Amino acid sequence: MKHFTSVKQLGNLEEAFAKARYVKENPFADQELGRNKTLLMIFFNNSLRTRLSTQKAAMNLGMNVIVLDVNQGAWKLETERGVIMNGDKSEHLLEAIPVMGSYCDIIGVRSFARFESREDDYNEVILNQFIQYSGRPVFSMEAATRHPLQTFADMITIEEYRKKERPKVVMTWAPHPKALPQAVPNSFAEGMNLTGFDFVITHPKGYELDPDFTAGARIEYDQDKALEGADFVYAKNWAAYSGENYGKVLSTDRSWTVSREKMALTNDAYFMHCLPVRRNMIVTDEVIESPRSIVIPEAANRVVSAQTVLKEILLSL
Ligand code: AN0
Ligand code: CP
Repeated sequence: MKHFTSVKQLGNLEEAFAKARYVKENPFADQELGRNKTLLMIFFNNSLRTRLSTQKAAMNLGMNVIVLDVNQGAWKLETERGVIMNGDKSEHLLEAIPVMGSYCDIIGVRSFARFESREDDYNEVILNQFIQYSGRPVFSMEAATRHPLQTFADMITIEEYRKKERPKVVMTWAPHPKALPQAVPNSFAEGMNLTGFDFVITHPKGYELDPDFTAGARIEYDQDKALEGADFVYAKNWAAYSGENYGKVLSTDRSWTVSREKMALTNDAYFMHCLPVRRNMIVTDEVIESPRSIVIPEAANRVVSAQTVLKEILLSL
């Protein structure tokens, strides 16, 4: 594996799950693999899980790790080419990227959608510049359109908890006060579409995602109907994708909050969320604290997904 930006690059899913199981059962078996190899993690946005789980994964593989929070202590970076840099930005990404590449063997990048231009976000202009100019394998730690390490962890978690060949998995939009990217739902839809599961997406009208990611999934606008018989409920907020409304919050309707009443419509479903989650907006205290909530093992599997991917990249160096 050279770069990792989408779960589609996992290849054969059975093999990917087998590799993940091996990593989970033998976390320190490959300590020599990463010896004298350096991982550089670049964050343009905040993180708790991705930062800690990816660093832990790299340490399990014997790697050295450097973390840079671009907005805390680094020079302010210009990202547009051709601008006269007489403002507050001291350095251009086009110098910063190859410099960063020269200090490491693998680069992880977190760079969310900026909601300034749908075209720029959906062309992954920041992530692709790292791929083009760093000279190193690059993996996404949530870019503008996808969060593949999260999705891989979600898929591993569903593999561990499913009791049927073909569970019903429902991804439901839920309210949130601020505009959030579509990366997690896009990526989750992409992942579910690789499986044979009964995958349903439910959201209010106006919250349609890019069909490049959802094609193949059933869309149901009635949340109650969608939840009927669900084995897994995957909650997530996202801002609008469509046209003029790109990046806008169109609704904060708390009748979409995942509550005990909503979960009662399901087949005693497990509740999932990538975290961080706003309680009593996305999900009630009661549901997230219930025995059917698997958000903590889901987050714990972020080490497994990151270590499985990092190991593949190390093997290809
Ligand atoms: C981010 C998002 O929704 O994409 C990160 C989730 C992993 N969430 C927030 O910014 C709250
Ligand atoms: N789920 C996830 O990626 O969390 P962080 O934003 O805290 O890294």
